[in-house]
Amino acid sequence: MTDTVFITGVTSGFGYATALRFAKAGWKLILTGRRTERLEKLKAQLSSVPVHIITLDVRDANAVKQAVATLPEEFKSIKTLVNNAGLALAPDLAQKVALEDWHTMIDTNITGLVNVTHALLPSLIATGKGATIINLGSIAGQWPYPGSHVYGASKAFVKQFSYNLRCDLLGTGVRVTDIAPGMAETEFTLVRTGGNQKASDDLYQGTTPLSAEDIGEQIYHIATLPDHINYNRVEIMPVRQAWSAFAVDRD
Ligand code: NDP
Ligand code: 8X3
Repeated sequence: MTDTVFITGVTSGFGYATALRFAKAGWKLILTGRRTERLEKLKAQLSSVPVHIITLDVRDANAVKQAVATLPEEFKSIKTLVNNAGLALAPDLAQKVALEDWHTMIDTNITGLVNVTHALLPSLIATGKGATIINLGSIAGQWPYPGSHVYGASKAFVKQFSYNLRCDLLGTGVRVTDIAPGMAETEFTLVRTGGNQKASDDLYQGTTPLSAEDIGEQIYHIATLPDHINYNRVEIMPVRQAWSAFAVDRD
């Protein structure tokens, strides 16, 4: 039987690259995101494997429930869930950002991820051995930096939720991984800066960030590990990124 993967946020970046990677291996794909046109284009591009697309805002718990309840028969049994949909907004200092942006990040990165996980847990548990939940955390969930505020905190939630799920799912065979990438060139910075293409280009210019394909490859690797192995957390940085010194306020 062909395995099925459910991926959120496939309309660009990691989600898109992950969809391509699983398609290359012949998996059945359930692909979701808010931008329908991009979903349709991707489905047309992946004509060699069965693809079910769903226009879905992960923040909407009822829509998520409905989408899962109405999956076509051949897509109902899920082996892997990739909770990828997410975003950062307002890269300014906490005291300067709009409360609405904080709410959007919490609603997407925390509530959205929880909505999808809750809806798919029964199917993943029914699959049992070898089933995998892969959650997109971030280095920002582990390491603080200015302007990370709610974004980093939302990814710390992803990390702890992943660990806690592991505890509860012990005995079911379902694995859980928090994959925590560092700097990667996608539409992430364009979104974070409110559509500032120059800011995005400047960030990645003159260095070698991770690519979406790098992360898609790692996600596929995690999903296809031998059934008895669980990677709890995988933190990945480009070689050309590292930490910096502590900041000190001086007179
Ligand atoms: P992109 O902006 O390229 O892709 C984000 C994807 O998330 C899009 O497909 C978007 O689709 C989807 N998305 C956003 N909001 C929602 C929503 N409310 N409902 C459904 N889908 C949504 O960014 P990345 O690929 O870089 O980011 C993917 C994940 O990786 C995120 O969780 C991000 O936090 C994380 N990450 C990114 C890093 C980076 O440096 N790029 C590093 C570490 C982690 P649409 O707009 O069509 O809904
Ligand atoms: C995205 C990576 O370093 O911009 O999660 O926080 S970083």
